[in-house]
Amino acid sequence: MSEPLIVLRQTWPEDFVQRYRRAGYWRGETFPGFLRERVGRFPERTAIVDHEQRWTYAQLGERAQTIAAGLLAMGLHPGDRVVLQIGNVAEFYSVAFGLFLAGMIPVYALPAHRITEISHFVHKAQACAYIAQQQYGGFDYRVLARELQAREPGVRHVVISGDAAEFTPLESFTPDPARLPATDPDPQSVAFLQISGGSTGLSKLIPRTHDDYIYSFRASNEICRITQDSRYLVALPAAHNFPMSSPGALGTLYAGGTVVLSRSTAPEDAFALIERERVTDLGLVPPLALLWAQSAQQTRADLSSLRVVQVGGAKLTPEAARRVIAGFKCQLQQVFGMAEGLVNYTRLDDDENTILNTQGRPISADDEVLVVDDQGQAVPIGQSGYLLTRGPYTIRGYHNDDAANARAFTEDGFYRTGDVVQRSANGYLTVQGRANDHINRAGEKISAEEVEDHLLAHPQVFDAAVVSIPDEYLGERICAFIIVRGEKPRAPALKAWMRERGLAAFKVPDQIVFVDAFENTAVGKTSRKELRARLRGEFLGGQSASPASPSNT
Ligand code: AMP
Ligand code: DBH
Repeated sequence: MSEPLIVLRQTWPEDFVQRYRRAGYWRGETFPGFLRERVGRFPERTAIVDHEQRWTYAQLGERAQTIAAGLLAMGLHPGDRVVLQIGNVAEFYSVAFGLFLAGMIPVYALPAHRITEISHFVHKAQACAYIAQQQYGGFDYRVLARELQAREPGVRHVVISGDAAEFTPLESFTPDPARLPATDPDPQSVAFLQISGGSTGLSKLIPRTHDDYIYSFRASNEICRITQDSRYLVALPAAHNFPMSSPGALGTLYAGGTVVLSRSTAPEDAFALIERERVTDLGLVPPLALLWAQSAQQTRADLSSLRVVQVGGAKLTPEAARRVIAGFKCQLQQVFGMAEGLVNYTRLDDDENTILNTQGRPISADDEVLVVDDQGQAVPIGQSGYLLTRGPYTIRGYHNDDAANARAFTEDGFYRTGDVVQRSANGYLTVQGRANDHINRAGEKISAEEVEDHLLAHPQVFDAAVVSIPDEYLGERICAFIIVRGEKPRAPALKAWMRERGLAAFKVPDQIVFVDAFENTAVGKTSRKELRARLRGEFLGGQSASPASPSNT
């Protein structure tokens, strides 16, 4: 007896569905159809370059089919959710497409996530399988897999690429075309669950459909002029929404181009790849863009193939933008996007002023953008307000999270992005900051509340308030103000304890400041948000905003 097929859907109202179809945004394309079509059209072209490994489109297609057949043979079913945690290697794409071909739903974890985050994803998605590598970046994911199965008995299947130990080796799968589903999934069904940076508490799961996501990178390709001659470098984590779809690896594969993978973010490693593979396009977060731009001025590597350097994920200041252009001597494109949907780009033919000073304008004429005040009233052009949006590739709700949905979406379906922006008369957005307490550390979004919750679990922490502090290199760094209970712990020991709890390292505070009390909190009159704002203000008033001083870390 096979279990009933679960089909997850997004909740666009029918009139919007009709509108987005009529406008030609949603064309009924699916990921399996996309792969089959590209394999048919470009069998011998290079799809993926990973170190010395080069896969043609035909090879990518075969590998994905083998993985799909292997997963079905193991007893997984179409509709099953599968947490996928693979770094910047070719198998990331064969496994993702393999899952699509088998009708399963990947949940994209980042390599930096640890047991705390992975268990949360399994729980929220009710995933029954976990696919990872033996090791990546010096971490052994089999150890994580063991802990995961001990904690989450629902994870019945673990597949490991490389030396799998007691788990199923990814490399053991054999092709069996007869096993593959006879029909493609419904284009309006959910293709995968992406994860949000999480502004309150743990990350939320973002359900993206075949139709909406394929539209987002097909349209991005046009804006970014991606063609079959494009060679796109993935240096940020492949599972992140930016290098996946803006236009990213998927846009590049959609166009018949070549995806080049870098496991390292060190400029010398990446530059060698750019030279060898004649990379044309790449996407970076601001700290890396600045570091690479500086190295680009001294390198002997030939970077002349570069056409466009995209920067996004966190705010690029006009001065930093100038440095990026000067360093790379190629076109800069600012990208302001979110895994929930809306993506803005500066256009390649925009004037310099626009490219330096704005984060671009939306992809689609049907991206509705509202900039509102505290009362929800639209603010005049040029004034700061909260950014709300809905459109043909912006979700209407998170997966399995009513509480978050009540906060994050308006009654008429606008997503409250949490970003404070200014909009110009011609629709370009300039990001001013965040409305809520999420920290944007080099493009990684971290919830202050989540970090506080972990700190509060420590026996010597009586209370904790986590804030963002401006940082020259990271953009923002994490600072934790702590009131101790009993003996004062040492800051390095406290940080190590957080890592040992199984939390992604990027969430561990960069700086810890011990304080005697938080005024007012005892009476409960101050909200956490006000408390964080005050602590941050006091801290910045008393010290410079340069990187962490050793006295209080
Ligand atoms: P997430 O929802 O986790 O995908 O993170 C998306 C968030 O990253 C946005 O809501 C912004 O806060 C931030 N972000 C992305 N790109 C930019 C950018 N170019 N400038 C400023 N903030 C950005
Ligand atoms: O930060 C992001 O989430 C992001 C940035 C640029 C994104 O999701 C995107 C482009 O698609």
